[in-house]
Amino acid sequence: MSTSNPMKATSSPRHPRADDRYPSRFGRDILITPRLDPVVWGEPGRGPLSESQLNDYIDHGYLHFDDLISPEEVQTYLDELQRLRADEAIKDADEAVIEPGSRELRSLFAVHRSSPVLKRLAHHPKLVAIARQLLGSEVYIHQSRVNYKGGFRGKEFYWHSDFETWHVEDGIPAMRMVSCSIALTANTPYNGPLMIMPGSHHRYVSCVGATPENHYKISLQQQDIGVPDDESLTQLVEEYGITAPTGLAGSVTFFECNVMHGSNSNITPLPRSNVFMVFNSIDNTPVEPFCGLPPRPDFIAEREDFTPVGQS
Ligand code: 6CS
Ligand code: FE
Repeated sequence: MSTSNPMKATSSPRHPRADDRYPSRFGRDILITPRLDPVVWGEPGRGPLSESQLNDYIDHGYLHFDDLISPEEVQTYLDELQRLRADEAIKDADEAVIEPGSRELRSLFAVHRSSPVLKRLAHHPKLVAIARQLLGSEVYIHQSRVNYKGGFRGKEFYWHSDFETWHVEDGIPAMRMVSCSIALTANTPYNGPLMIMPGSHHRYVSCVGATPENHYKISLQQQDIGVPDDESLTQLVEEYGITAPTGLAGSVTFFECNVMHGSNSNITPLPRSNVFMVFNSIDNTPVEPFCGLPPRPDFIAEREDFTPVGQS
């Protein structure tokens, strides 16, 4: 077996660090524990969201907007996605993730750096104002990516909490992050839309199984470590149910970093292409990863540039 095998056994520690408030991938059993952080860190009156929208977000862990981005803007971003996708060389870039089993582009990371057009989306005043209000501070981009989920062969994203990975593998201390999914094609019930367990962000699922070295090389294609077992997922669905906020191109879903979510594969001819911007509070920057392994590359998880967005 080659030495670059990403599944190579690890020397990750057997016990959580003293500063680990959300241990995961240490124990033998899955544990479901209460969330320790607020859901909304800002206040009504200090941003575009009303008190009832903030309360909705606290209860359900997501907010959906039908027309935050204008049709003209959508077209500009979509043209950019198509330009990037048509560039064969991009598939060989570190930032590119190819679908398992085909040469289709699955995800492209750090697009807020590589594409001036998508950088504008990361700084979009409407998106940034909402993220700031939810997180109660200035915000920077922890991760950005395009998920193409092409027609016919766009594969699923298995159930997971983003925070679990960002905490364990990137060293993010607290649940003070929000993902923003911007639909650039219609997200329908049929083409593999985001599915959310509304309210599940109030629980933390501590998973089983040590993190392999270079886990990102496989987890971004197909995640097996850092995902809950069948019994926990059944329990969460019994308690919270499942919703799939769909919408036309230009619709936007903000979802809390710890909400349980996933999406099915897309066997329709209709691509489901979304851009994701992950905002983190500038008061929640990463420390050493809690799994004890080296951090993931900075095109997946920012570790140096915490410049607030929306100011340039
Ligand atoms: O590992 C990550 O950071 C990413 N993986 C998934 C499946 N969702 C969130 C995040 O982009
Ligand atoms: Fe995710």
